[in-house]
Amino acid sequence: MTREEKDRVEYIASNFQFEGKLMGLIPWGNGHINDTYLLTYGIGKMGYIRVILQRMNKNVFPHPVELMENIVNITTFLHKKIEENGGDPYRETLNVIPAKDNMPYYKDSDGDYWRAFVFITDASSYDMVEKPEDFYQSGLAFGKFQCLLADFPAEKLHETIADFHNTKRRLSNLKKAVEEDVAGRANEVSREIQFVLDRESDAGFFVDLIDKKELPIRVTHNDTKLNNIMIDNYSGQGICVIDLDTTMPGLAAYDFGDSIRFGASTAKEDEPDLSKVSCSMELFEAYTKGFIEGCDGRLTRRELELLPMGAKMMTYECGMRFLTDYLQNDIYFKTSREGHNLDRARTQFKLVEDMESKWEQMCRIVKKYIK
Ligand code: ADP
Ligand code: GN1
Ligand code: MG
Repeated sequence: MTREEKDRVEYIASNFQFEGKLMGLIPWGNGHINDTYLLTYGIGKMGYIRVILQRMNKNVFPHPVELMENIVNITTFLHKKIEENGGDPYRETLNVIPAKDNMPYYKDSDGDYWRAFVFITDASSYDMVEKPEDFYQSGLAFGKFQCLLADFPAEKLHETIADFHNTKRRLSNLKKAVEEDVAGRANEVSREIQFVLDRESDAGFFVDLIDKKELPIRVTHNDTKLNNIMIDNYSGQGICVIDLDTTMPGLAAYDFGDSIRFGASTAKEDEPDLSKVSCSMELFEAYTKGFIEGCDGRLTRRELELLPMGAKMMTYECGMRFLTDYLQNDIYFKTSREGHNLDRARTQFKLVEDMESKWEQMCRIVKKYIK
């Protein structure tokens, strides 16, 4: 981190309701969207307290005030429920720390919005599953999250990113990016583009079911990757669902599917060596078991039967999004090397192919857990 960035973040921090003396400040986590920092404060003789400070990505979130309204509403709701159930509301949900003017964000002179959260102690987030049990625990926690929000008034939620999981729209965005070809990269990725077009008829699958009102709309997280859940360092339980920026009305299949595309892979999301990338059926089963248990009988039979399709769709869609970003000169996802988004797109397409070849097995596994 440069001196300039450090000074900037320190200045921003001075606008929040933090107490004590700032002892440490480092960049934190591996998110693709926001800039996250971990700050450590010394509070007299009481020891150290850590907090998370984030610069929200203004390119991705055009309405940060509405977004923070969502987060305050969701976390206040969850905080109360967890307290009523005898849990620890400062570890099992995010808690917003307000700015000095009592707003849930601080707007700086560049027009950037910042927010702060209580740090979830003694827990870690992972970029790859280390043992199937952790993935089972993460399924359980994401399932429970959906369950806890089942009676949240969905009409209170703003749509933070329009058409977030509208795969049909994502496909038209890709086609537009191919046509415009602003970075002159379309020729180089003609195979990947063709891969997407070959499956074009799948893109409208969920969108059409929603239009026909054939699936229940629930409050879902919509970005359920493994590093958006904190796993307790001692008990191994998934204790807190974080990164609530895209929590809004959606389908159960989206939350199931996005977890699978990231966590059931045998390699990292950006692995350049595709021979390492496949969808592990052991991990698929671990997550399926956890998610269905966590949803506690709330999902309809049709929703359950569509979980494998959710996995394929979220992977296909995410591949399209990475490819689109590559064609648009990497303006959305953070990248740290040449061709980073292309490597990511390729892993997703390899996973889609692998899921297609394991389709019957995926359906059999899900059926096993339908009561
Ligand atoms: P992004 O939208 O960029 O993915 P996240 O909100 O997911 O940002 O935060 C990035 C990472 O920072 C997470 O994966 C997690 O490791 C860490 N993190 C975020 N919030 C907290 C928190 N309240 N306590 C502990 N770690 C956190
Ligand atoms: C982003 O914010 P993060 O890193 O948890 C993205 C997801 C993608 C994911 C791919 C708001 O998630 O939709 O699936 O990257 N979040 C947003 O890794 O676009
Ligand atoms: Mg995240």
